[in-house]
Amino acid sequence: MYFSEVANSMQEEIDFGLKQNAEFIDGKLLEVLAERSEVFGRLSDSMRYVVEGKGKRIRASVVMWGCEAVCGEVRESAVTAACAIELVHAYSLVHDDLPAMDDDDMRRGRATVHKKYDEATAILAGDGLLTLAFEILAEKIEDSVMGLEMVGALAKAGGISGMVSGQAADLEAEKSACGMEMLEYIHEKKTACMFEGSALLGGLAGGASREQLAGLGRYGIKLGLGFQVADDILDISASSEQLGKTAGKDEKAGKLTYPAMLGLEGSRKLEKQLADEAVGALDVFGEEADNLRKLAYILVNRSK
Ligand code: GRG
Repeated sequence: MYFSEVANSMQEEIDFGLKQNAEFIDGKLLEVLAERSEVFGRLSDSMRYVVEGKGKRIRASVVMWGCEAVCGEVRESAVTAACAIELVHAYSLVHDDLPAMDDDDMRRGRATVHKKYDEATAILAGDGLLTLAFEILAEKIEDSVMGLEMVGALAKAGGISGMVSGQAADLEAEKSACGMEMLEYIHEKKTACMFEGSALLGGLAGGASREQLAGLGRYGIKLGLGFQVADDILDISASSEQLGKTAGKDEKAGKLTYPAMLGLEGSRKLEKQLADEAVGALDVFGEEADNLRKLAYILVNRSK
C-alpha cells in the first residue's frame, strides 16, 4: 500500500475510529479526575478545563491501536496508558502556552489556561496533570512489571530523553541560526518521542515481543516526524479557526520549520516519505496493525 493509493473511504473510516477513540478517552480522563478527592478547588477546576478541551487524542489512538496490533484487541491496560500519555501531552501544551515559553492565548479553540485562570494556576495544573499520569499507571496497571515498564517508557518519552530536551532545544534555536540537523533533533525529541512512547505503551499493554516493540518504536518516530512536518505545513496554510490555535505563529517568530528549510513541495514530499517509512516499520505485524497503517497515511494528509 502506498500513499497515492489511499482512498477517501479509508480517510472516513479512520476519522470515524479516531473520533470514537477520542470520545471514549475524553470520558475516561474525566473519570480519572473525578476519582481524585481533596484536590484544591481552583486547581481542580483548571485541570478539568484542560481535560475538557477538545484534543484530537491521537497519541491515545496510537496506544490503543498499538495494543490491537499486538494482541488483536484494546485491553484495559492500553486504555489506562492512553489516558496517561494524553495527560502528559496536555501538561506540555499548558506549559508551552505560558508567557515564558510560546506565550499563546488560544489552544484547542479556547483561551489558554493562564489566560482563563492565571500563570501560577497554569503551572500547577500542568504539574498536576504530569504527575497524575504516573499515578494512574502505578495505581491501575495490575501487572506490576508491565506497570513499571510503562512508567519507564512514558518518562523517557516525555522527559529529558525526549520532549523536555526537544522543548529546551526549540527555545534555544529561537535565539540563533540553526540548520537541518538541529531541526531534526528538535522535532524528533519534542514531537516524535511522544509518538514513539505511545506506540511502545500500546505494545507493552498487548504483551509485545522485543521485535514487535522495536517495530512499534520505529513506527512511532516516523509517524511523529510526519505529524510534525504536517503541523509546520498547516501553520502556514490553515486558519486559526481550523487549527484551534494561533496560525502563522512559526513564520512570525522566525521559527525553524520544515517549510522554511525545504520549501512547501519538499516538505510535502518528506511527509509522504515518512508515512511510507512508518508503515514499513510495521512489517512484522499482520492485519491487526491496519488501523496504525491507515493512521500514518491520513495523519500526514490532515487539515487540522
Ligand atoms: C513544555 C516540556 C514542554 C514541552 C512542550 C507539545 C509541546 C512541547 C509544544 C507545543 C508546540 C508544538 C507545535 C509541539 C509539537 C507537537 C504538536 C504538534 C503538538 C500539538 O499536538 P496535537 O495537534 O494537539 O495532537 P491536540 O490539541 O489535538 O492534542
